[in-house]
Amino acid sequence: MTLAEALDPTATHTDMANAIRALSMDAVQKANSGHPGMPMGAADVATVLFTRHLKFDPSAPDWPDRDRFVLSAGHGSMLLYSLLHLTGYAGMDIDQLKAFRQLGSHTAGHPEYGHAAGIETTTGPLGQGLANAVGMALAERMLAARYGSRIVDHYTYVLAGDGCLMEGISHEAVSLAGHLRLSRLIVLFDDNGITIDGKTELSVHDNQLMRFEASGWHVARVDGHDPAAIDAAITTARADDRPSLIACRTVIGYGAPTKAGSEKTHGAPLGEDEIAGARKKLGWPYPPFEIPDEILAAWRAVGARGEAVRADWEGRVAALDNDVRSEFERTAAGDLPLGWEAALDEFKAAMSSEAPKLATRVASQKVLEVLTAAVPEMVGGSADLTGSNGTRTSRHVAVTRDDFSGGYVNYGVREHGMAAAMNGIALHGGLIPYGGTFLVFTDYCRPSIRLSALMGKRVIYVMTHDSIGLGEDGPTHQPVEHLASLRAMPNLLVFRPADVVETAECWALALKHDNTPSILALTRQGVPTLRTEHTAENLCARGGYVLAEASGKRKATLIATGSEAEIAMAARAQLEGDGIPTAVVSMPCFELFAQQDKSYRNAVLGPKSVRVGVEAAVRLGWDALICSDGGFVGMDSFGASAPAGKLYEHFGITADAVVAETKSKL
Ligand SMILES: Cc1ncc(C[n+]2csc(CCOP(=O)(O)OP(=O)(O)O)c2C)c(N)n1
Ligand SMILES: [Mg+2]
Repeated sequence: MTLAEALDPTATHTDMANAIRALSMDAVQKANSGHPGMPMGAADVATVLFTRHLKFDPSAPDWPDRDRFVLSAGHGSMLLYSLLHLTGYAGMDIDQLKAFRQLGSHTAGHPEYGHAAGIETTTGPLGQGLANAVGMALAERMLAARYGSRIVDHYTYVLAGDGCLMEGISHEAVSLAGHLRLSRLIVLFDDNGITIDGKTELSVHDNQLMRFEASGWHVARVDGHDPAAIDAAITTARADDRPSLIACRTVIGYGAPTKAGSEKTHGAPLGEDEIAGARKKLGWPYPPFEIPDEILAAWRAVGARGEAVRADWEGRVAALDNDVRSEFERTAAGDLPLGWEAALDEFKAAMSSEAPKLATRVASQKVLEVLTAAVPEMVGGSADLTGSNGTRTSRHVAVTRDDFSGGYVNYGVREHGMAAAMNGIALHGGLIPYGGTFLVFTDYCRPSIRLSALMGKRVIYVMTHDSIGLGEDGPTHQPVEHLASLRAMPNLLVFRPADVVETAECWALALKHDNTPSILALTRQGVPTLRTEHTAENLCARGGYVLAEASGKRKATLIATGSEAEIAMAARAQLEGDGIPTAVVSMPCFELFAQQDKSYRNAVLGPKSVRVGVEAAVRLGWDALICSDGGFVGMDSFGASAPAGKLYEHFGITADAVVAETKSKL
């Protein structure tokens, strides 16, 4: 303790940081599991950020104009839980810290969005938090452009470790943030030179400062245990018109007498002796989970400060023009505008009567012309495939580093960064993100799709070129196993519409399911309109439905998705001609169909005896619909490079093949 601190009757910076250290090492010890090193090392950085810069109000965790704090190094979850407890978030009482990592507690192993107020995103997969933060910082700029800086004016702070910066996704995120010059993004790098295997020099020699600088960032380096230096660096970063990286040199496990500075503190309890030694070294004589009143009071005072700032802000919102205010509040709540479905219904009716032959990606673009007019908070984008994905409408203006008023983002060739940024936009609130690439490249963004699903955020993935039907680009670009693998993911809706009408319906469903991300798998090649009779009802809402009933007592049911519905319809005509009453079921969404009651499902699927699935993809996952002895016409290998028509013939996905498969089962 310094003399100045000793003379200060109130809690000092060191006391406050040590409270984080003690809670973290004790909670990990009690759980006999967890990561004490990072919170102990980064406690000073976090204390400076929370006490001197972060704008937040624990009594209103969802305050739209709060600063965002993202703990990208999610294994250091006890740092965040300690801060939430100390600053006074409801639901994070001391018992929660004692129940660290236990079933049903708010203190999951890694921070999980929705488990406790104040957790801005789910982190743990390294690099994701950093990349989410880019989306948050982008959303902030876009909303500031729409509503003005009196209403939207906040920073996004990230605490990231060596691991986050080593992950590939960090390149995409850092590059995108630099390109857009997201000046409200400040990354605090817990630069401790240690990862699980040992010193970082075992595996990396990047000059991180030069790397960020090369992407157009402001960079600085500080002693991560010097509060004044950290404070000054953050102040400078806030004033800079570029995103900022502050490399904070820290000692992992700071305070642990024999293990500090070593990977031994990374991911295991310190042990009773080491903890006793740390208490001595830190000057923290208090028992586990006990924070002296004056130290807790100091932290609570920090937490209480935001209330007045928020009240001021609420006054400014209240003073807004009525229409603007209600639009701000509606979009912040994630509610869709009144009447958005009417425009879509009109579109459906027009398409049913015109019955165009259209690729569903083109159909999707037409739907977006209608939807983005009705739902202005939708933010489109593509990972450099705008023309192919049909994600941009005639109304769209792209955001640039100088003007964020547009509604379209050129994410560049950064699928993973795009998906993670879209998670960040959705988490930020106020905007609904959708973005495109080829379906085959869901593999390039799958970790972020998984987090959309785990967090239950409405992110809409427009994934075009959804089968061998894309043709000449060949097997590298032809998804075969992707639908199956995406359908395996919990809380993800995978839509594969068959025509323009289903495309409109699936878009509507993706928007309505506000706790679930959606994939729209769309064709490159043209498909006919099959739904030529207008229904006001959204038939895709039940996942699958009878598109064409058998003319007599049903003997066979063909179940198809997307572009293969046309093939099933042609096969049905042949089978009916041969005296075999056959129904065609369109199954645009397996997940929604699975949610229907059994009687509906059985009625749609018909007798088990003869069901034949038709999808230009692998069979995995289909047996739930067609049963293990059902027929299937699809793919069991990678595709090939040739015109689409030739490929369908070559791989035997034809009406004749469906007829033969059906007859073989009769
Ligand atoms: C994508 C991903 N890969 C691997 C891991 C497992 N993991 C957790 S922490 C860690 C090392 C991280 O090092 P650093 O960020 O420097 O954290 P520190 O050891 O300094 O706390 C690894 C490999 C992970 N959580 N996410
Ligand atoms: Mg490290």
